[in-house]
Amino acid sequence: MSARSCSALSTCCLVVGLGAAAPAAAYSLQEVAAALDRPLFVTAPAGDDRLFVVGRGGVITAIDRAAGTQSSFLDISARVSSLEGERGLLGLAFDPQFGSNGHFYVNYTDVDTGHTIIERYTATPDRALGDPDSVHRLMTIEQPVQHANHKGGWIGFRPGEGDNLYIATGDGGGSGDPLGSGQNVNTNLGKILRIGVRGDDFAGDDGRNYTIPGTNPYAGATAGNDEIWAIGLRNPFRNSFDRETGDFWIADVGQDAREEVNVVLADAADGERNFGWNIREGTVGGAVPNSIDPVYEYAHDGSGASITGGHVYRGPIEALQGTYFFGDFVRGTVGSFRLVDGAVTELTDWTPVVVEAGISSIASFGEDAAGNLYVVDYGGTVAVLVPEPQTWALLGAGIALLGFVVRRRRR
Ligand SMILES: [Ca+2]
Ligand SMILES: [Ca+2]
Ligand SMILES: [Ca+2]
Repeated sequence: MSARSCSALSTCCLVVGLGAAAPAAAYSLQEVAAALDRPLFVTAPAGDDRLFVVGRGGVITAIDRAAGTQSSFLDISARVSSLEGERGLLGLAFDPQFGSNGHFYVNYTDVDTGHTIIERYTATPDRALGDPDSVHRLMTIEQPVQHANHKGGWIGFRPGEGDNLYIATGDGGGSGDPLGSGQNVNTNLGKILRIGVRGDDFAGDDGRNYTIPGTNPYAGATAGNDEIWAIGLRNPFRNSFDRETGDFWIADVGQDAREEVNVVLADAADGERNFGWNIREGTVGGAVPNSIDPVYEYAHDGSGASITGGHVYRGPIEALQGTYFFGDFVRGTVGSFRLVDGAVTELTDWTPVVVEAGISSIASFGEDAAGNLYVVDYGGTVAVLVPEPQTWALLGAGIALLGFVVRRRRR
């Protein structure tokens, strides 16, 4: 996966951003699974205790932490190209109605063509297994055969929006966007796409089996591909929706200048959105119309860098609520911040926590149904963020103290 960046591995554990403070040694990463084949993502359907790990080779592994079991949920490795560049099984999203319809969606590069494939599969009635024969292809996104990098790969549903699947694509690969994908509204590369997963607006086309949301900016007669939701992305490697607010967090891997984190708030108006590539990299470069600049970016500072976007924490640890976590695949760093009125605050370096856990190749983050935050090491480990036992004791003491204060005030 090193092709995501163009520079040599940084040998130091530099702070991810400027002036970051280290968290108190109050948290650790607890191993959930190890020796997996090139894990790239984890997720889970609502109301399900299991964690699903996307393996680049084409296997989705189900982990039941409570039961202590780990098993293959779906194996489509025969369909997946995963040996070159950044190709592979890259994305997984469970249908918002998974519990009732058993549907889930994958994003992978095809073993024969290298094209990006978006497919739906259905789980068995007890939801224990995904059925490889239930395959239903939604769309194919043509990729250039000469480039094996910048395939994006994340897919997801915005909480509360219903049936629209968002799909992140890279510019198709190569250095500097040689295909001119980013700003071209007539290609689905270098974009965030949005399609409806119920129904088929293309009855005469067996290769397109989805609907076009009417509020997509180029839908219908407007020039540009109807599937596009936003343009100007290089390689959006790991995006997420804040499960509480619906805000959309998009991390885009830079070329030589900047790694960036972008946010589109849930209540943002419909319309054209341009993340700038390949005219702008972060806030560097020329102007584009309908520009969205990152809320946070960092420079390469002479060493390699490749951002791995994460999540806004909404799990059981109260102190971390609303904190956005992200990493860097090349540097092996993890950082966090809060976004308050559009401004980055509480920038924090978590690198000592990942180093302590032996994690160095941060390919992704992920959440389970309860909102626990996971870190995915491309080397094979998945770990969950937990408070150190003494922190629980401190929290307990704090709560006890708070109770004492409240009682005193009531007197
Ligand atoms: Ca069709
Ligand atoms: Ca159109
Ligand atoms: Ca950008």
